[in-house]
Amino acid sequence: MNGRFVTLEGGEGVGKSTNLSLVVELIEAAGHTVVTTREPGGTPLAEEIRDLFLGVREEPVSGLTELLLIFAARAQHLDTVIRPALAAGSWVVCDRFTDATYAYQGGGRGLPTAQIEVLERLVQGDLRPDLTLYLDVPVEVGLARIDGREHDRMEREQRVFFEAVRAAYLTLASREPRIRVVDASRNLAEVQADIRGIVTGYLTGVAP
Ligand code: Z5A
Repeated sequence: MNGRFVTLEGGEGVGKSTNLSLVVELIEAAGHTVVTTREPGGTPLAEEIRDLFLGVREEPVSGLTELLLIFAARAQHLDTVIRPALAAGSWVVCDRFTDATYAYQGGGRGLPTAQIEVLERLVQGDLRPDLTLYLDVPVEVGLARIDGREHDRMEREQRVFFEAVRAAYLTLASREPRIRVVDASRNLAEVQADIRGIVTGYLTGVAP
């Protein structure tokens, strides 16, 4: 039986929020209870940390500070939402998780992978997502999709940063069989047909 912890990942404007509801709908249609959540955030305290993390400020924020804020939020989220939900038999569908840390703080900020691994072990123990949908879009396409809305601190980064984030995600995806890459640059109907196929196949326990 496949595991019940599903995450969505990707860069800016790739369509995670748009497609999260489809993933939840498919799992619920198979008769399961789903807890939908996001990172950073997912609990009142972790959402406060998210506001700190994303808030635009004059003071530069170091990569290590970002890493510690993210894992502080994650510890709270895991202990009060994700682990209890999984223990109760629910599925958990989370908009971003630790792959984002490897991509943004590792790839984007250049922090050593070993630092991230230490915190991952401390905070998560053996817990990892069971299925991850990585929505892949060229950086310029994603940024064009979010053009015109107010940008948070991370979204104000330069294109070279987002290219490094995308490269890190693709490297992770090439190493981790649980990560399924979806070409999300196509129209929504095509993207959703792929997602439907992957999730439906996963739900039947048959490798899609
Ligand atoms: N972060 C981090 O640094 N380290 C970590 O460990 C974690 C996170 C967990 C918050 O993430 C930030 O935290 C994020 C990484 C960092 N920073 N950045 N930058 P977030 O998930 O809350 O924010 P986001 O990634 O910026 O989400 P987003 O910009 O809202 O993107 P999205 O949810 O993937 O896209 P969307 O809102 O569903 O779609 C964007 C638009 O595109 C919208 O108008 C859609 O209608 C449209 N869209 C969607 N799909 C399509 C297709 N296929 N065709 C055309 N148009 C489409």
